[in-house]
Amino acid sequence: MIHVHGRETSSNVQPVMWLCAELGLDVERYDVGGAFGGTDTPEFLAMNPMGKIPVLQDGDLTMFESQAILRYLASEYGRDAIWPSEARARAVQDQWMEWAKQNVAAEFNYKVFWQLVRTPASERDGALVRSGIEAVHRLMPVADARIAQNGWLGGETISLADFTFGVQLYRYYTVEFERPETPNIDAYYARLQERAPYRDHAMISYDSLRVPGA
Ligand SMILES: N[C@@H](CCC(=O)N[C@@H](CS)C(=O)NCC(=O)O)C(=O)O
Repeated sequence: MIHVHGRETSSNVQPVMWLCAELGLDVERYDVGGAFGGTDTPEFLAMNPMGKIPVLQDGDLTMFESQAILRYLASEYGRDAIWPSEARARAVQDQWMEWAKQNVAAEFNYKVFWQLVRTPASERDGALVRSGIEAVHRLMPVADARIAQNGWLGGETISLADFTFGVQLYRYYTVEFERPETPNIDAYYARLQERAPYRDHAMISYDSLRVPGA
């Protein structure tokens, strides 16, 4: 049994839970973080001194950092297609996985989503939102072209790159702001929604995160 500590509304917990479900793993998730609290206890800090979610426990292994958790789970339990064991086959998928985290998540989630949903309008940093939206208009066409060419972000099959990128899309398509035209990402998002693990773990309402006046 795998244990995941972290609330289901966290965009860092969601790809871990989505991957566990795709891999058919037996997993128990605990509500920690946000309004649930529990990240500043000595027990939690012993698992993650950063006091952040997710934390994964698998037998005698305890670890944090969602991207590292994804790589561990896919290496330990995944089929080769999700995370090839051969370094050369894995390299480009890994590159797009990091690209999605360092660019799309950083720009969209932390600048656009946080400001529009988790920050009261009176405290909103308009310049930050504008820079996030500008970045999104540069980044999403890059992903759109990549998906048009290959079918998936990492390559011709689903890979961890799609977990890191795909998990952002529910918020991306439901928060109100002007999005670039990306027909291939639109179709890719529709395909992701055909997967029950995606619907169950990546399409989680963020109403409980919305602050009054946002
Ligand atoms: N780089 C870390 C970031 C972890 C992180 O910032 N988690 C957020 C939730 S998305 C958190 O713990 N926030 C405090 C809280 O929810 O109480 C990862 O990818 O796991």
